[in-house]
Amino acid sequence: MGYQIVGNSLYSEVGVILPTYGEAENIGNLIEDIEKLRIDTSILVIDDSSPDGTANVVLEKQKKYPNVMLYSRPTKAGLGTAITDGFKFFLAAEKSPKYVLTMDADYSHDPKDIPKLLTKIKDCDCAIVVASRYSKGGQIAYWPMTRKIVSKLANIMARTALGLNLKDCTAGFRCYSTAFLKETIVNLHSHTYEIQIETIRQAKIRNFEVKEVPVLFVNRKQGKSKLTWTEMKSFLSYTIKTLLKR
Ligand SMILES: Nc1nc2c(ncn2[C@@H]2O[C@H](COP(=O)(O)OP(=O)(O)O)[C@@H](O)[C@H]2O)c(=O)[nH]1
Ligand SMILES: [Mg+2]
Repeated sequence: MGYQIVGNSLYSEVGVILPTYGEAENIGNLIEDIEKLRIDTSILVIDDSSPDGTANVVLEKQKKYPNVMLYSRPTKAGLGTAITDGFKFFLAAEKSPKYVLTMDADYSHDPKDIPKLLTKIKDCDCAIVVASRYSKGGQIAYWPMTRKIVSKLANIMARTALGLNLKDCTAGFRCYSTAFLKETIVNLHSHTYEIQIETIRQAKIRNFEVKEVPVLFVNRKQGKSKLTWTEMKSFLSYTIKTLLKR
């Protein structure tokens, strides 16, 4: 069985993609917090039939907020394809949003930072604005040391592979210009977390600019990380291939 979309794509200036797998404890409050910002958004939750009933929480919120949509996929198919399916959804809309935001649904990314990303992308007219943990003023809270080391190493590798002086190449909290996504979507093939590198690589190839704004990243309080060896191997393989191509 293929995917199913519940809800209508109404035009909004900003499309928000929230990939979820097992986020029933987080997604309801996150939707509420995004709505409270009173920004012109369409919220697209891409859920891979989470066994904890994440989709039901989204369907409940949809009764209250008509700008919430649920994109249900039959099996866990990876963060990378969730994000690109979200891009494709917004690009296929009758009138696409001007900007597309991606963020984790576990409260590591603070919805209150959304206006900061939007202000930056409007000011700089660039392809991607990354909510950066490693820029001056950025921070990480409550991550265990092992996870900090993995993230630092992944960033050093990614930065070298990309040949860019970005501080945070792996963060998933971002704002994209739709004009950039339109040009690059056919070149996005990532299955998992390497999507974060592939998008920046495509921006570089096409001479689009990528900027950063510092944020505080907080480890999730509810639910578990989905980063496993499978994701790490996929990330490593993509990064090494990119390095070898340089
Ligand atoms: N739809 C979908 N979402 C995913 C998948 N893997 C991770 N996610 C979501 O992507 C976001 C980041 O994952 P998370 O487990 O927080 O990774 P971490 O922050 O690197 O530990 C969360 O909102 C997850 O629920 C997946 O295979 N499919
Ligand atoms: Mg997380």
